[in-house]
Amino acid sequence: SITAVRMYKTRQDPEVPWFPRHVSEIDKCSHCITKYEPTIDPRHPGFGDEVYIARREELNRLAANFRYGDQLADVQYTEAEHDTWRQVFDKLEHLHVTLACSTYRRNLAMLLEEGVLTRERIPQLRSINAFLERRTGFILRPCSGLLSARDFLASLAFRVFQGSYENTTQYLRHHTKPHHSPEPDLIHELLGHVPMFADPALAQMSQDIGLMSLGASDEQIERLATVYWFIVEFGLCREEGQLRAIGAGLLSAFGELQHACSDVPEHREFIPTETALQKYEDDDYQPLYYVADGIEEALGKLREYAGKFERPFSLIYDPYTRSVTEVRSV
Ligand code: NLE
Ligand code: FE2
Repeated sequence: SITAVRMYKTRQDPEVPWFPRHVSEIDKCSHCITKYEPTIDPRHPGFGDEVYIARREELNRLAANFRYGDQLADVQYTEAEHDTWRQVFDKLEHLHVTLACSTYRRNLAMLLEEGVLTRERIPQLRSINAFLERRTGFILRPCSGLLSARDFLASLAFRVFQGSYENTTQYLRHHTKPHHSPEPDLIHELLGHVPMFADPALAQMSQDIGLMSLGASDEQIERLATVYWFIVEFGLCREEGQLRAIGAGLLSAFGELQHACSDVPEHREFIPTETALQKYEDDDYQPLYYVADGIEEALGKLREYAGKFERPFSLIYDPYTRSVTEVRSV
């Protein structure tokens, strides 16, 4: 078919980096980079804790073997892990009343009502995915370790979430530092991202960023990763005259959530062309946050930005086959 010819041609084109065309090809998007390894990095709260390190490795090994089409295996969590979960859950529940955006609170309520998320036990990804697929078609995919920005963003194009930049980690943060984890963990994925991915506008915005990243240059990937960071991870919005979190990195970290909404850090209006160039902090609280009027408004701004984003082709996403097709103007 014409599409096949186009694909073949593009693959011969040295200027366009390879990218997945079908959701199954996300199997090839799991290039890991090393960042906060508790084995060698004293900034990791689990540094020096042998039991913690072994557990993290065990869960990462499980995730590393996952392939497209596999059934998700249930993970047996320990009582100590359930306990960390409950501790964080209680703290967040209290803060979310005033500091989480209404979209988050609405979706969280639904997740709790349906029994998909519970305070008592850490839920399994399988039931989370069943819920999300119904709501927005997003699914969480386990992976081990920190992914490259290119691979992470590519999966978003297909409404597949491989964790926060990095991994739908199935391990938990260290119990001594429940208020903030320098690396994404299961609490971040489930209590930060999941309620937000259940929102159609946020889901669309994430997918748009993903689609923009396919075949993009390294510099463009850096910009998209930065926009993603400042909105999907650390974004704020204004509701009833108050600053509230839309970003998953804030919604899952009760220490940083309070900091972000206080008048200690700087707050700037979200303008994609500017935000895309801003340096960010990735092992401690941010000194600067971007504020949007709301999720719909942020999506509108992102689309405007996408229109100016230069690439030698455009892409059409087909939700029926979960694949992308290139369109080049001749
Ligand atoms: N700092 C976040 C948390 O503690 O939940 C996780 C990292 C988000 C990129
Ligand atoms: Fe994240």
